[in-house]
Amino acid sequence: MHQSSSIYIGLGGNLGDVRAAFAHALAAMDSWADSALEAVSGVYLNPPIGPADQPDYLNAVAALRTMRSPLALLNALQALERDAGRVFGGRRWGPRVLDLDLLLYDNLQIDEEQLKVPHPGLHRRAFVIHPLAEIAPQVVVPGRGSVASIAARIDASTLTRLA
Ligand code: A4P
Ligand code: MG
Repeated sequence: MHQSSSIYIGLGGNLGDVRAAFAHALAAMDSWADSALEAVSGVYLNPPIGPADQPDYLNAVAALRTMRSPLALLNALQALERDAGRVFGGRRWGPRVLDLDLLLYDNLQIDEEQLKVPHPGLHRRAFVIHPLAEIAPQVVVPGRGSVASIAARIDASTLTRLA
């Protein structure tokens, strides 16, 4: 795609048929005329970060090429979360059908309330960095080095990669 950007999206969920929600959201992104799905990691089962009295999560990471601006992309991801039946206004870090986080947008750094890129949890969370390392080990996280070098410092023992 002409002058497209390389972006990475974190997928998460722990209610209902999460794998179906992932598949539906990925198919929708791939269907956008100005975007193309490039790669998807495996799906990882892992315990919740935050309140522990909620089901385990499934997490994955996808690579997309897109012509969309960061904010247009964020709005589109939030629309996909709503399509998946996510109810907003629940507690922070509470259970959800589908959470879509914009992890990286080229080498941009954005620090606004509405949108922070790189995603602030990217370099600390095993369920983000290990799936990302599966599809983009050589990509550089602005200010933090390569994905592979970050992943090497984060314990992966809480993650189970599903078939
Ligand atoms: N926002 C800012 N930057 C971004 C970005 N890069 N991508 C804003 C997406 N959104 C971004 O998000 C709240 C607001 O963040 C949005 O309105 C957007 O403008 P949200 O998804 O509505 O709320 P949230 O997800 O409950 O809060 P938050 O702080 O985004 O939580 P996280 O970081 O998404 O964590 N445990 C496991 N094992 N796996 C998980 O996936 N996820 C969470 C949620 C908690 N524990 C988890 C997992
Ligand atoms: Mg979120």
